[in-house]
Amino acid sequence: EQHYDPQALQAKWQRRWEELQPFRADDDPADTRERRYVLDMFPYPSGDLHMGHAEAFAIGDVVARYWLQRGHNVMHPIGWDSFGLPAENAAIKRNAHPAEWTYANIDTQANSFKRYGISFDWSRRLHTSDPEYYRWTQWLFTRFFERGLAYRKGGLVNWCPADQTVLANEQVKDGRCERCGAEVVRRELTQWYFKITDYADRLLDDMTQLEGEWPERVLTMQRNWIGRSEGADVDFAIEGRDEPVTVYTTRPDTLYGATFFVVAPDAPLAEEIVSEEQREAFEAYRAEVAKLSDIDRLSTEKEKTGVFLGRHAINPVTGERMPVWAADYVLSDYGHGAIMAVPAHDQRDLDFARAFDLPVQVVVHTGLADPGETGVATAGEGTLVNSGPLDGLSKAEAIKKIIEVLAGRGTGRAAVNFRLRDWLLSRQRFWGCPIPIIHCPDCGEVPVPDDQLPVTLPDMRGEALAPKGVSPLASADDWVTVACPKCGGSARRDTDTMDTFVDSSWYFLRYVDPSYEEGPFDVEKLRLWGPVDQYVGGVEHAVLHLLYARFFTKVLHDMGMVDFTEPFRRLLNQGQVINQGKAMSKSLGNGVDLGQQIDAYGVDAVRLTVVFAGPPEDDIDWADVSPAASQKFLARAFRVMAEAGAASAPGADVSTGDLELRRFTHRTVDEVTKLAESHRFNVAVARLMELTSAARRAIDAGPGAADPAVREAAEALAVMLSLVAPYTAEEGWERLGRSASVARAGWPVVDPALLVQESVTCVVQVAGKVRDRLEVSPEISEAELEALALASDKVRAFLDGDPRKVIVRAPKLVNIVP
Ligand code: ANZ
Ligand code: ZN
Repeated sequence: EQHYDPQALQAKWQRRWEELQPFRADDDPADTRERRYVLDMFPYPSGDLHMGHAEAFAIGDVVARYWLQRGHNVMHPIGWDSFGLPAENAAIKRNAHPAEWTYANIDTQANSFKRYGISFDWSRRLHTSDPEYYRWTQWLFTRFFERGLAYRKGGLVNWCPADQTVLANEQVKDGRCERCGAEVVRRELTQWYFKITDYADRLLDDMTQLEGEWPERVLTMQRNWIGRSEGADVDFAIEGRDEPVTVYTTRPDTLYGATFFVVAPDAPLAEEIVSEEQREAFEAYRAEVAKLSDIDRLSTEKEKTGVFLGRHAINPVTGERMPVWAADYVLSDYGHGAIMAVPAHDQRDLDFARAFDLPVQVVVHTGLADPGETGVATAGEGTLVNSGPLDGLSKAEAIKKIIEVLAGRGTGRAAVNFRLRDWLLSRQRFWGCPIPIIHCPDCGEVPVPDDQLPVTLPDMRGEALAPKGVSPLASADDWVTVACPKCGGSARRDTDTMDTFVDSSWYFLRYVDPSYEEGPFDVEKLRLWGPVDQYVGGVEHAVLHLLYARFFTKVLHDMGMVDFTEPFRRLLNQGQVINQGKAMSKSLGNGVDLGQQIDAYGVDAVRLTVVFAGPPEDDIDWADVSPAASQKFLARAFRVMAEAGAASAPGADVSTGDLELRRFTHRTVDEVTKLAESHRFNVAVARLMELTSAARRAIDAGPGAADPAVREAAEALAVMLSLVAPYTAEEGWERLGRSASVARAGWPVVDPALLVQESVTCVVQVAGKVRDRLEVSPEISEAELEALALASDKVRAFLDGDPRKVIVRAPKLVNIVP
């Protein structure tokens, strides 16, 4: 019986895997296999798995299964990021508890993962909403608090009017709530923050470890988000104020061109220095500005607005009086909340100067037309003019010089500034990790003692959870009122919960032992496994989760709990699954249901389709792929394995097998190895298709199914195919008379003697252009090949005299620089 029935195989092998547990990672230090930690970004339990999961997890599984076949001790865990708003919203709607929805969905997803054949070590499963887990999230918060890394402050925060909670800067995308899309407004609130800014330098510097290992665009996004800039702090005297006011500038060289001064309207300084005549206008303006997001305020498109504060600052080098304005394009929480405006060389300053008729003074000659006339600021390099001792200098020289001058007078100094803000972590919602702080009227903020953790959520459900602008926890009186752990007096619990990104900032550490009770994670076991060797997930986390997890890791490193400073050695961002060129959406009606695809074609065909569609980073348009064709290929591969299995027994002497097929098999293994190492899984699948065809030809028109070379090809096929189509591979392996599981069969060993080709084509380039092709022995030495290439007439025609340089990559390429 060689009929290929994918659904029957699935049921059979799921059962067998439950028995055999082939994907258990071994924590025993005596296990000397090299350890590898493969991690998929854990899912949020919103309904069943979808096509996006299908892609991400299929790709992560190729890596995990490949390393297992290579003989490594692989840890490939799974868990759920199970706190969060959707559960709460569903609970309000159905008058239920968020846990019901959450854990029901987790079960659904877990079953789907099992069906999807992902090689998880299920014994390491965790859920961030379990008290056993969030006890440690609270423990970590307490440690951060003790180190001064968690603190409360008042200020303007991002508020989502739909979700009725604050948001971190990282969760505001183009002025909208990252989750629900509502326009974010600003609110004055006292909130908890993590002091991620203390780590700004290290978050930036340690990126050298990730260079070449993480996608460049993620590194760029993080770099920009951290936004380190170098410049100077310059002190300006303000008429009638004793203390000078400091501004941060990246262009201290343009100081002679600073013609006015701008203060953020929401900065305390503006309120302090505004003159009596201007106060009313200022207050009206400030009220208007409060409605705007930072994005609006910084937009270069937006018409410039502002109000004169009725005061003057003094330019420290020209001695000129500079009117002081308040304008929304200056932010209160960046730099020092005030700027020196250089309209000639900064576009926003120029727009403002033109709107309010303020002077424009060119101090850098760039060769471009006068900004005062064109309205286009000249921000580029040039030669300093109208700048006293700086005249004639370049920008870099002038920056150095002016900083020396200012430092000498004590009115300025070199300075570094970061765009990164502290991480606002409190949320006014229910279904999250309670902040383990008690507010005592006498003792202030008192952390809940470790032995009283976890602070569990009170039992609340349905309507009681509806957003009210304050946390639902505030209405749980019995829960809120507690004795102060310090003085025993009556005190109140903090009623906010933590941003769910706190939960996910350390989950990868807990997988080493999710039931560990002595701490958030077993430090010893982590020493065996950490850091993560390969992380797989979506690019949408570039400045959220990935930045936060890096921050947590560094803090834990400073606490002596982890040895490494970067949590994820390598990162792979899979593309998205789209349909008909567009993201799948209900409104477009172009959604593709994973369950239906699996029912129609089988798990392996779906997985193979996803992996074969293109490089893992690319989007997959479901309209362009064919799971039916994948299924056909798998049936073909299955028949090759089944026929070989029926015709011969394991252990035959392969050296007597058909040489041509043997060569093909070994070349394929060699190539697939390299392709797997470099994550070119789609090409690897193409090679398996070729191997299947070669074996088929050998069976039908060559030495026949009983030839040991056919068995060798079929066995290699089963092992390599197990990375993408585990069910088919298991069944094929069994038909080949081998014992389960193919997942641990071991990667086929390449015989180098069989890789030798009779001849290969060597390309000879002159100045980057192909000028000749030579048939050479694959064994040719570099010297021989160079001599051969230089002797070619076709090459000599493009050379006069000796070449400057010859780069030889034997046997395939010679590159001549004339
Ligand atoms: C004078 C100047 C002249 C500037 C010039 C730029 C060009 P980055 O690189 O992002 O750090 N700035 C400083 N504080 C600000 C605030 N609170 N709100 C808005 N803008 C602020 O940017 C630093 C530059 O942004 C500073 O350098 C300052 O403008 C402005 F030809 O100072 B510059
Ligand atoms: Zn107290």
